[in-house]
Amino acid sequence: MSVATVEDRTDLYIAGARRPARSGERFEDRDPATGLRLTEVAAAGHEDVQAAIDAARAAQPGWARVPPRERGALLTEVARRIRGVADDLARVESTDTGKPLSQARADVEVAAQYFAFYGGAADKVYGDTIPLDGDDFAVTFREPLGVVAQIIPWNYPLQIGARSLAVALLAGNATVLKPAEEAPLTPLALAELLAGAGLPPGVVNVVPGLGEVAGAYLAASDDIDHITFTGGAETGRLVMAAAARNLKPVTMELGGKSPSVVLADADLSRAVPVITKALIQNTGQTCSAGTRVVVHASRHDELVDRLAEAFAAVRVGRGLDDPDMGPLISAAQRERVLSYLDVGREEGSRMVTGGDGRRVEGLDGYFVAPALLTDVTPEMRVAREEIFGPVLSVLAVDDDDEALRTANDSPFGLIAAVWTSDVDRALWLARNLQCGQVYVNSYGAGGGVPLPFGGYKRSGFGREKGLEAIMEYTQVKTIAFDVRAPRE
Ligand code: TXE
Repeated sequence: MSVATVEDRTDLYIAGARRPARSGERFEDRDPATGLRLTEVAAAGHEDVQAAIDAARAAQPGWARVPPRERGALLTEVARRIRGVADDLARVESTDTGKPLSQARADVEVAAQYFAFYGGAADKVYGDTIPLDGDDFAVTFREPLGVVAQIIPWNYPLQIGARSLAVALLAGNATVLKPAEEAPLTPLALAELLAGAGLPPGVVNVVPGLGEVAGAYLAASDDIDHITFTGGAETGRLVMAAAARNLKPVTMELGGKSPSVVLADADLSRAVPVITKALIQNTGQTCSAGTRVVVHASRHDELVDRLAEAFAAVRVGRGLDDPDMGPLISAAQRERVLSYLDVGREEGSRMVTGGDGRRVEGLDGYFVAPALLTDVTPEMRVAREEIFGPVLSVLAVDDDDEALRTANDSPFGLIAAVWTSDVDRALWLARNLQCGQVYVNSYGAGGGVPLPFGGYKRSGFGREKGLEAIMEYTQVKTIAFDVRAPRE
């Protein structure tokens, strides 16, 4: 049997073994395409999360002593094993999240790349040499943090699970990972793949459970050393407040309202398919989704016409049938998206296309059509708030300065794209946009595995992905030497 299958009952993963919650409690994980129950998942309670933390605490020193080269070899082996069960993993991810099968396949490959990338980096985490007075000097080591807590969302459980686990393990940490209620299955599969590759029990623990129970307990624990949280701003605030009580450091990835800036000289035939994909990927439920377009007035009508045509052609359906766009994750998320469309109407924006809860033959899932809103101005809620669905707000501007001002006029600052044929304008914008990543005449770079990723402003702080993430998962020790010459 593959590690990646959907079973009727799904258990926790603690200290190298699958087990039900001590309370026996379970919650339903639903298929977003049908609204029907997919599996019943053990709901970790306080005792279970504590058991996971204890297991991680016990296992961590031994794991940190494994030579970096061997830790790296194990992670590299996990990459191989992920690719070996790619089809199964992709089907589970597609079923659990609703995303189209080919996107789930891409997520599997990105997950494998995280393990390969950090596996290769494991024995290359060097410190510095710092010259002091005379012959004195100091050296630095990057040491593990210890036991890290990772609270992840439902939109990319496999990718985010992989990026979190791989870098934490590379650095010699042990982890307790809390997946989201809506999509906990592939992070559990990752834990089993790691065990199959030889990871000692207790180094990775995965505790599905309700956010306000399992997540809150983990965030408030004094027995962990760091928290990485990816999710909504409101929950991020709660997690940070809980961590503050114990003075625990946090890394926060809180989403965005990322703009594509289309200047007067942009190549629209190149931009339109990319802007469309940047929105509809994962049904708009991507922290870095391109949900605002800031366009020069001279190109506005042409861009809107082309986007409307592209949106109307988007095939919406069940993930396993591999459409262009699947359902939203839950009934609640669908309600949220539809209510924002009402807000947009009330605020005076114009809906050019989409906006309906779309019916898909024979399915009762959480579908919507991609929506295109024009006449949007920067102060509108549909321009400022993260909707987390396929809703694109178009804002017209008169010149490059206004384009920059409008793009930056947001509480968020995760990523941005610039569309222009002029290298000077591209560089000027890229340098002045307030966000963590800027793409020029593109949007995203595959999974962006080697690229530091994280927000300015309310999009969060700290960086994940790339070599930069190793800094987040290690702490620096400095050792100074007093060197005396032999005759002194
Ligand atoms: O996220 P939550 P939700 C945004 C997006 C979305 C909104 C709400 O705008 O519409 O957030 O989504 C766990 N203590 N993003 O409610 O609650 C929860 O179990 C500790 C952006 O689904 O942030 C899950 O594991 N943990 C985003 C994780 O937090 C708690 C991705 C994220 O869920 C907790 C997802 C608590 N009190 C949503 N309550 C992104 N940045 O990509 C919940 N959790």
